[in-house]
Amino acid sequence: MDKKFYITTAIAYTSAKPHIGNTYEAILADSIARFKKKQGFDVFLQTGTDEHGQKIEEKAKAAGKTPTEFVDSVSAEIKRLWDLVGVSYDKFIRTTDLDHEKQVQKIFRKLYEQGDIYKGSYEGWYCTPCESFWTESQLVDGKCPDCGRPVKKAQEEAYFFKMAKYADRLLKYYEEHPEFILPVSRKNEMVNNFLKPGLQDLCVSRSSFKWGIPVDFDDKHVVYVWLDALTNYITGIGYDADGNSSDKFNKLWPADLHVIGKDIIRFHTIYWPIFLMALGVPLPKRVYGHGWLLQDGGKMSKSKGNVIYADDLVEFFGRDAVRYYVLTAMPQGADGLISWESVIEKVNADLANVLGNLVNRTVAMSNKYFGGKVEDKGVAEDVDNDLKAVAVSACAKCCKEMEDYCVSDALEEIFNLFRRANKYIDETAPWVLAKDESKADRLATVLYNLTESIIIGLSLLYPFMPETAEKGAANFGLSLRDFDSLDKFGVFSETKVKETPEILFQRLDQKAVMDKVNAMQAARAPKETSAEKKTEKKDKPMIDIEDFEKVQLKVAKVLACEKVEKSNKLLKLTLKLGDETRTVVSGIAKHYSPEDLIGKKLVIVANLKPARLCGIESQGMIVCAENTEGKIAFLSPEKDIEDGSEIF
Ligand code: ME8
Repeated sequence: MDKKFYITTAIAYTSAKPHIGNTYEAILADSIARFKKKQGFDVFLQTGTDEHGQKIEEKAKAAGKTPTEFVDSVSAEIKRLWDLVGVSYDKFIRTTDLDHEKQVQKIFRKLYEQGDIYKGSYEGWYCTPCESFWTESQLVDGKCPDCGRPVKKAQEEAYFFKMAKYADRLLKYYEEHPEFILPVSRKNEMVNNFLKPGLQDLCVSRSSFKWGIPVDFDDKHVVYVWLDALTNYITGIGYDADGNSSDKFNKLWPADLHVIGKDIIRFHTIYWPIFLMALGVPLPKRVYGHGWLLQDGGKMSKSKGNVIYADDLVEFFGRDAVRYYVLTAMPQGADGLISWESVIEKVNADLANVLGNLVNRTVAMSNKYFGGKVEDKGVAEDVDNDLKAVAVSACAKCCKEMEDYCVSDALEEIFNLFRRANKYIDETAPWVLAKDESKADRLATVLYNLTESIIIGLSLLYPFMPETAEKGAANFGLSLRDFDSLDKFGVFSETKVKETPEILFQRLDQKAVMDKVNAMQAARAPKETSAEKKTEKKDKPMIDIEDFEKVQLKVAKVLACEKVEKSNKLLKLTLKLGDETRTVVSGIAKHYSPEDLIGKKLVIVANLKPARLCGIESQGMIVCAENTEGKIAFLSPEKDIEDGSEIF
């Protein structure tokens, strides 16, 4: 059996710090790599950064840096993030590495000399001030998408790769290797949308910018991005276009799995195999196009200061909670959502309530009833059978799910075991057994069964949440087990649990965490945006006193206040205005909790037409002040005055 497993991620663009979506991919690939290692494979994981191209050249200029300084800093940041989330890569390649650059030049020359690459001209829409070429579809209203100025048709000399020449061979490869593209639905898309209609030749060099690998026999040109980027998978492990590839390359290639996002499946399942065919190199075995992790409640945007980054999440929740969240957020190939609130909910529901609680309770009971000692006294009962069956079958179920990299389903199997173990505590009620001395041996067996089930679960959890698995096992004074022993129950003979176990996950207070998150985001929103917002507000046109008099402001007292279900922004307030009582819905839940408001007097716009918010009729609006950082304060009368009083 071929026991090596070469797995890669896409190489991330060094145009900006990657958000949690990009980081997800590295966590996913790492979990697969660790799982394969546990299954006995000799695994090699490669990841890295994609550092050339016009966009990066421009970003560097805007940052007042040379392209090299710019990519050095972003690549280091990406590496730091990958390390922070625990990506156990064996190689971190950069496309600015000299050995990569040298090989790309050799590859380009070889493909040119054998006639796969030819010189032609690239026709597109050119923006003179931006010195940029655009395709028809990139234009916005027929104008430059960057500066909005008119563009003109222009030609640029460029090298092209003859893609169509290899299309039939690629189709045949698809047919002979039905597992090549995952999810399988993507294969039809590639065949029907791209291969069948006929492949266009691909532009593989550019002469309108400089930040790229020079074509060594025509230095007006730099190699254009995909030929440079995709070849990282072979250059990183020692491929040599002159036939002197390293032993490592000969051992590891072909790659067993390329893990990439759905947007670049075409490049990996059409261009990449065709480049390899042209080079006479075998094709990778599998390409897995995962879905996208999207921000719940709106697009991530730097100007809103709401982009979710892995390092912030790790700071708030810890590395493994972040890994767990993203790995369970998206079933195979599908998109998933992330928000700060949903991470808090998942940490509480699964990690604190199910796993943390199980480990804590079990360790605490062993300490309380047996001074920490755990051993099987052999008093089995029927109720044990189902727990044992779930425990010993968990590994096979996980491995089955992982055949097609259904990571979230594999994690579901593991958590089913933890849930089953929690249920076993309820079924066996150890605290009742503890009251009857004659049941001491039965109680010991119950705690042994729990401990053994937990160790099986934690051993399976290791690839996905390595620190948690190790910490959890250490609480029981045990080591994690190899996968090949997980189908047996009753493997350890006895152990002593920690007197004060490490808490794996604690329940989080949603409001307290969100207050901190909001403060962090407000502080990060760029100052210009706040200033712009301020100017916008200042620029309202002058009004007459009659206009102002149309607005009826009144003092109101808050009688009751509660959060609006299903909304994290809205509060429902019951207000007293003299003899009148009103309901007002206000979007201030992120700034005030109901207790902050009850009993207070505030100002409302009393003659605003009613509006329905989340199904509740709001009969007015609370008047608030907002500063440039987005901090909110409601207005209150300076001294006590009756509710219902008019403001003029
Ligand atoms: O595409 N959720 O780099 P990149 C999940 N340099 N995955 C996401 C995502 C999201 N919200 N956004 C991006 C590139 N990705 C090229 C790759 S490979 C030879 C060259 C994924 O930094 C994206 O699909 O834009 C890709 O697989 C990876 O992150 C890097 O994206």
